[in-house]
Amino acid sequence: MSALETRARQALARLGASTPDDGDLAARTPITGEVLGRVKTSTPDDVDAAISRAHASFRAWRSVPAPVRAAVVRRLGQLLTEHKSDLADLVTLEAGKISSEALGEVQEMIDICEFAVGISRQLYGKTMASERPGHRLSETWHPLGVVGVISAFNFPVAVWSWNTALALVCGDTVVWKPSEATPLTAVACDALLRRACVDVGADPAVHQLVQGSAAVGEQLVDDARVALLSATGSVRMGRAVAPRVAARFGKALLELGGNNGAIVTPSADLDLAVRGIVFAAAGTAGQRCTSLRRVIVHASIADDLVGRIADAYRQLPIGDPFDDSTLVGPLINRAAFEAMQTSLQQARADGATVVLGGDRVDVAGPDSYYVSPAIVRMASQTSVVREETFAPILYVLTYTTLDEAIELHNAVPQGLSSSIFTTDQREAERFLAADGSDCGIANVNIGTSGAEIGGAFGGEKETGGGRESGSDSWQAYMRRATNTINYSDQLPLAQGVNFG
Ligand code: UN1
Repeated sequence: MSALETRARQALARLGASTPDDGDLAARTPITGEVLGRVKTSTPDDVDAAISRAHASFRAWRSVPAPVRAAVVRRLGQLLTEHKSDLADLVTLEAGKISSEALGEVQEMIDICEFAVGISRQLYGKTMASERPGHRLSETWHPLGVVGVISAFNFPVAVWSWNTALALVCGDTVVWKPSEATPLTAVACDALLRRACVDVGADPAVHQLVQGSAAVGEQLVDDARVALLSATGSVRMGRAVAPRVAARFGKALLELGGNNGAIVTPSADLDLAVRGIVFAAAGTAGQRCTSLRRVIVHASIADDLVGRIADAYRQLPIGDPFDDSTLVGPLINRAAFEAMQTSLQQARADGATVVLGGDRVDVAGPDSYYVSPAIVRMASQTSVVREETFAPILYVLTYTTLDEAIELHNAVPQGLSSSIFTTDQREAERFLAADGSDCGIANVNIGTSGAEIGGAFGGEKETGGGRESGSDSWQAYMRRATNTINYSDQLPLAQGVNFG
């Protein structure tokens, strides 16, 4: 057994699960390409049974008071704190992200658990003034039902926890279909949540794990018992999912692709901008939804900025994500590497100058795909720049007026995250105004990635419009009932209508 396989087995054992090894779905590590375990794909009957269990469990769970439901999530947060490094190890093993980022991802889970526990006592409905005497008008938020969660490989555990922590305090139950690239982290999370349920005396059936490829997800998409389908992934996936959920009048919460840009103005603090840009563009090997893909820099400082980013890129340690000095780990698989090469070829055909990077780096042999992050100067925003390539390619475009920069920035189909580096308050406010960035996330003097859980997370246009994690995102997991209560002995009709 290889060292990485042993590491996965030991982490899983400490997390209260065993490594499945008799299934048809190979769990591979992008670190070396080795197989860590073999998970069984859920059959259509398995998925149906999982939805049935979640649906049955919902009927009782919805009536448990929200602050009592929160006990499960509080316990989950404690278990995650206790097992932080084991789960982070599994994230590094399956997703390839460096240890510090993997620990950060587990911290993001702990944060959302704390947030959700607080929210459990704040599921506020409004009280409105009724136009009728002796009447009261208010709204009540109720649990929705079964929430189907389809998550991606790049945040294999945090995005599940954003959805699950809120769904559970909101009185919903969950059926989770993780990425087929990260089945073991899912087994671990399922085991921890099961333990949390047992520890606080809640029904473990509130959470169901199903494994497999798109077909398994499609069953969640089409099943009318799944009240909300929360899906994170590509625009292509969202385009397939959204109309099918809509056709059965289900609710969808979509977190799809990003094509995140940063504007760098002449007044920017360039040292800070470079640090922000390098983390956002090269961090996680460019495999975050929020990764920085486009820099739009004022022509007067473009050469200086590109030179500084290139200097920083030359010093980026690429290699084993478990090595504390590494900053750039592997791409998830060969397909990701090939997509990166195709995009770079297309950019070259469009007249791009590849300043540096884009090459394969041999770290651990032929079955793993490490690359040097690329900086690519473009004369214009051609179609390859307008697409999301899930790899570390940073396109650099120049501008002369801020209007032009904002126009370029918004001229992509996606609308997740954005930022401006400036010390000019007018420029910053303009970027945040109604005619500024059109994204769900707009930042000043930080990069596009690494959002905290306290804010709502999500984006516009082809990003899908969903909002998850903080602020009032919990409302997506509940249904609103408007209540009119007549406490008088009269029956006045609204709008002054007379009826007999
Ligand atoms: C994702 O890439 O799907 O803002 C989520 C960030 C993280 C979450 C990313 N907190 O980069």
